[in-house]
Amino acid sequence: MAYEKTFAMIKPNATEKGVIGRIIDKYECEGFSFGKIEYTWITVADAREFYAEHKDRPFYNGLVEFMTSGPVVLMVLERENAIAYNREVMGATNPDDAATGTIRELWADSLEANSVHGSDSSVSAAREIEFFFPDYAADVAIAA
Ligand code: FUP
Repeated sequence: MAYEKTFAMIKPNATEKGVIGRIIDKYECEGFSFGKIEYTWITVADAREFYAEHKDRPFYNGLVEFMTSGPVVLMVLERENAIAYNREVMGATNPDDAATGTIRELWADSLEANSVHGSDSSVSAAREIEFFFPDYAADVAIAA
């Protein structure tokens, strides 16, 4: 298995309820290290572009509104098989389907306010790291 980088984000419902530390602890316990980590707010323009693949879906405007409603934590997570492994650690998109002990099972509030984002493929990881951390992406080889 390859050592990889993936992009992850702690979403506004999780920062609002004060579980940043517990989510970061989970990533550390699962063997991830942090290439980048930044507490910030994302702009409406960035949220629209980040989720552009969903622009024709009925939930798109609400998703953009939610993602810009509070602070987020942007991260590059690194470890062996980081992209697929982080999808397991996060759990299913809908918390009703998320396995016991996953981040979304523990801290999601709904399908929309599902506590974390994680890249779903090597193509997405490269795009998402470049999107939020262009200087970092230019300086490192992102495993494809
Ligand atoms: P994921 O890769 O698990 O983040 O899931 P998707 O890319 O399918 O969806 C992106 C985000 O859109 C999810 F985190 C939550 C939101 N979403 C909804 O609000 N409603 C839906 O029906 C599907 C997704």
